[in-house]
Amino acid sequence: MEEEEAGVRGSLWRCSAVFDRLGLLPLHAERVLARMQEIHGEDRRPPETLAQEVAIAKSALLQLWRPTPRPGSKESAPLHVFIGVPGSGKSTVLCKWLAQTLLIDNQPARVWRLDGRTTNASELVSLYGEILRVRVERTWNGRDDGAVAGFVDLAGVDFHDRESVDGLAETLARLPGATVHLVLNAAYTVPLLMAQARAFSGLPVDDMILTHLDEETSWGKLWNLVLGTTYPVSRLSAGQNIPGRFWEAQAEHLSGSLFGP
Ligand SMILES: Nc1nc2c(ncn2[C@@H]2O[C@H](COP(=O)(O)OP(=O)(O)OP(=O)(O)O)[C@@H](O)[C@H]2O)c(=O)[nH]1
Ligand SMILES: [Mg+2]
Repeated sequence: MEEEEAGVRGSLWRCSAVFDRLGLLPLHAERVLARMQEIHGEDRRPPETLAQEVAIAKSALLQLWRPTPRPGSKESAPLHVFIGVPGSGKSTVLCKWLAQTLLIDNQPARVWRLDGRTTNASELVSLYGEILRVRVERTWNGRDDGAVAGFVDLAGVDFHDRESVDGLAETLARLPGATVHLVLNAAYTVPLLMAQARAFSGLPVDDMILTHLDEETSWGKLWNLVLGTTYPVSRLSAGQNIPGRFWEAQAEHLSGSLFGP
C-alpha cells in the first residue's frame, strides 16, 4: 500500500533517471512527472516497462511544449525585433532569417539597425544588407508598408544592468506591434539562461530563439527554458554561416534521444 502511494506521488517512475540525463532541473522534472501521472491516471502505479514510461513521457513533453503562434495575415507582416545579451547571436539570426525571406521565400523585407541608449556598433547586418541588396536603415520612422516583413537589429544589453534593460524597454515602446524575440546562447549554463530569461521578463517578449546549437551537445537541458518560462521556443540556430542552419523549433528537436526511433 505504501509502495502504491509512493508510485502515485511519482517516486516509482523510473523516468526520473532519463530526465536527469536530459539535464532537467529537479523542479521541472517534477512537473513532467506530474503531467505523466495525469496522463496515465492519478491513482495508477507507473506502467510495467520503461518503454511504456518513455511513451508517456513523450506525450507529457509534447503537451507541455508551447507552440509558437502562427504569423499574422499577409496585410500585416511581422516586424521582428531581436533582443538579448551582447554576443548572443541576434544579428546572425537576423541575417539568417533575412536571407531565408529574400532568397528562399522570395519575399521583400525592410531592415533597421537602430541605436538605443548605446550605439549599435555591429556592422554584421549592414554588411549582409549590402550582400543581399537591402537597404539597412539607421533611424526609425515607422513602417509605412505593414505588408512587408521588417527586421530590427539592436545592440545587446547587459542583463545585470537595470538601466540598460530599462533603456531597451524604451526602445521597444517605439516599435509597437513588433514581435520580440529573446535570443539566447544555448551553450550557456541553464542557471545563466534562466537568469537572462528572468531579467528580460519585464519586456514584451513573444518568444525565444536559441543559438550556438553547434557548440552544445546537450539540447535536452533547453527543456528547462520551456518549462521554466512562459515563452515558446520559436526557432533554433546552429553556426555562424548565413543562411546556414536556422529552423522552426519543435519539441522533438530538444529531446532527440527520447523521441528517437
Ligand atoms: N558557433 C556559433 N557562433 C555563432 C552563432 N551565432 C552567432 N555566432 C557568432 O557569435 C558572435 C556574436 O554573434 P552576433 O550575431 O554578432 O551576436 P549579437 O547578439 O548580435 O551581438 P551584439 O550585437 O554585440 O549584441 C559572432 O562571432 C557570430 O559569428 C552560432 O549559432 N554558432
Ligand atoms: Mg548584433
